[in-house]
Amino acid sequence: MKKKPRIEVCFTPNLYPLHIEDFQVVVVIDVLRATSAICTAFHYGIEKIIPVSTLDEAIEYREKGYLVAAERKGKVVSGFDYGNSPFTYMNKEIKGKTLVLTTTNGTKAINVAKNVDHLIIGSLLNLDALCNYIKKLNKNVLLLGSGWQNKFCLEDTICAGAIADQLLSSNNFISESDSSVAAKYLYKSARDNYFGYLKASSHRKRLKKLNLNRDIKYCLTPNQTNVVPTREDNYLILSTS
Ligand code: 3SL
Repeated sequence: MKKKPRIEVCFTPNLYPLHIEDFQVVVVIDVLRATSAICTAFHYGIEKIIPVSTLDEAIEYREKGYLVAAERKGKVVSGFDYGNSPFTYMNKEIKGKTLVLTTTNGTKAINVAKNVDHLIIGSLLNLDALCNYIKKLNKNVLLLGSGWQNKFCLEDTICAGAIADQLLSSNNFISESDSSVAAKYLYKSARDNYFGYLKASSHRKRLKKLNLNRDIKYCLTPNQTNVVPTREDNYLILSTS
């Protein structure tokens, strides 16, 4: 009998080389806020997003006339069109456009996974649509948390746990890793009140200091959209299936 595909959780981008062997699909997760902002931008009609890791790359694109968003440590980098707040992308002006995006951790995690066959953007906002999409792929899936400067982040792990829980409940996947078990346990303790559960988390505190509680609440609200962004060449687009 054919073995079922595996799910594993990778807590931070610097652990990625230890996990990636044998995974054909990587889901990059940055709940606060990069992958939530990306899902929101696609929901509101952006056509393509080019994720770049450095400000220098972002500046090069800006000089070529691209629409560019840049965030560092939660703030919009001065001189750029947009930052990383999902609310910024809830506007008609972005429809049909290409956006270049650089963020402190999220776009770096996307680029860490540059060699994988199939890269998908995950968040709580697109949780069910993402899980349905992954179920159809029937391949080994690594859930990669973006973390904070290569350190563990609670919110990304909880989202990974929510995805793992949903996929494992379908009985079409298996998991052999303690990281998936831990992520599932954290998700199960948090799921009734993500906002309250994350009260002591470093990122919630960081964004709260910047008066971004509204962003946090939105990013922690599951299933606001059915979009499933995936990577093609060096950019993200909406998946067609
Ligand atoms: O780390 C990132 O990529 C960002 O999402 C961080 S923040 O939410 O904008 O602070």
